[in-house]
Amino acid sequence: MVKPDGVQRNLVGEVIRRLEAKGFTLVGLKLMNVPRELAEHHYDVHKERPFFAGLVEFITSAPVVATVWEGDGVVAAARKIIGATNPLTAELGTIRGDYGISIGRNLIHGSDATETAQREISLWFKEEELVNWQPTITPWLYE
Ligand code: D4T
Repeated sequence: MVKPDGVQRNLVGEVIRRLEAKGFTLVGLKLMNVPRELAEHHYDVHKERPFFAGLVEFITSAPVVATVWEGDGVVAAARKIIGATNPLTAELGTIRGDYGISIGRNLIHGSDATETAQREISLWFKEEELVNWQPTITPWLYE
């Protein structure tokens, strides 16, 4: 998900470009305002943390772009492409490392495991919003 800061900073295309260029397949995409209930649900593992209220406030403050990606090893690879949670310590070459400064403005969210991804996809997308398609370049990406 491109968070509100990523959308406001015109980085939607850049985020999608990096994941596309790696070879992953986009199967879901939408620009949306996040209902408070969805934000609270999405971040409920953090509900006891001091930053929870601010995080929910931030995520609901302006539009986000939610995406779903497919491909071998996509969860771990996307986490690497995204970079560490704190943009100041994230490696250069990662999205957060290249474009961010503050942990509370770290531009993008990525699921941290396949099970989390399944949970988050069903939270953010209806079944019919996901597109099952086969890119013609697949044989040039996988042997
Ligand atoms: P997400 O979940 O957004 O991809 O981020 P991470 O997986 O890298 O980081 P996280 O779950 O630990 O934190 C979720 C979210 O909360 C914000 N945050 C985090 C914050 O504002 N202050 C903080 O001190 C921490 C730890 C940033 C990401």
